[in-house]
Amino acid sequence: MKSLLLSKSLLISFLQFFISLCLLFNAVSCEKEESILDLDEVAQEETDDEPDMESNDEPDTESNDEDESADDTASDEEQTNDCPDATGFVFEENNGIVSIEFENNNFPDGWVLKNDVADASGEGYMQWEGNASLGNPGNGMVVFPVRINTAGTYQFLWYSSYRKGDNGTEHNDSWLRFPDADDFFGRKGNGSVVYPKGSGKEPNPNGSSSDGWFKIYRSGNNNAFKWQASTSDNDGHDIFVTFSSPGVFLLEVSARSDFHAIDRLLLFQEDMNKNDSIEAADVFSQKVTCD
Ligand SMILES: [Ca+2]
Repeated sequence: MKSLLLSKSLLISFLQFFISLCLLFNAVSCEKEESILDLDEVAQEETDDEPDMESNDEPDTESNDEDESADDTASDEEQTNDCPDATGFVFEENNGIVSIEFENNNFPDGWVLKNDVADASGEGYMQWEGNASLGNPGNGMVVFPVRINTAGTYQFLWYSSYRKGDNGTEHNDSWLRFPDADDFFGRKGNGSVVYPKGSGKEPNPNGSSSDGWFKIYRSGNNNAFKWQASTSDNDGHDIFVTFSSPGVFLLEVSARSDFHAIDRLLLFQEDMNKNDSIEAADVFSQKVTCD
């Protein structure tokens, strides 16, 4: 009887041990499976991500997209910064000088190309033969976009003549404006400064000025073409324009007196010698056409 009870007890112990072993084994097995599943999921996620990043996304980003983006940027810059819609070209400042053949542009009716004097350069000069516009700037307007690479203050000159009569105070002026420059003013050697009417700044010049425009005249009764740009009647001030940072700025000319004739335009940095700059201006600014 004792040995039977002992056998039964041993059998129960053995069964309990076996069950415990089984449970333990299952638990470990389950954990392992879960763990393996987790790893598989992670591995799957990683493998899902990596191919996207390495094969699809990254190549798009690094090669195609960026190239397209770079193209767009370059194209946008050309369109929006360098080429005003109205013109499609820009003149490049170089070494502190902008030198332009005045006739190298598109002109509205009233401006006539002439080539009857020896010292006009390029294709000749443009002469205003429309109605005089003595008090109303903006008629017969011509726009010269200029890309300034060297910020600073520049002096403005044009090479002009009067082509009718023998009185140098007639037919001797046109209108000039820099609508988006940081400053635009007349200045004399004694330091006197004038600003165009409509600029919000004072003092203003003697005589005509309106809406940010200066009347720019030449003086003298010899009607040879001459480098001179003055404003303020009987109190000639030289002309200056300030570009505080590089960029494309508009130089606008519009008609005032009939038979005023312009051959060339010149901007040079104010600390440069005037005669040296005129000589250097024989190298004309590049006219960059933009698509
Ligand atoms: Ca010319």
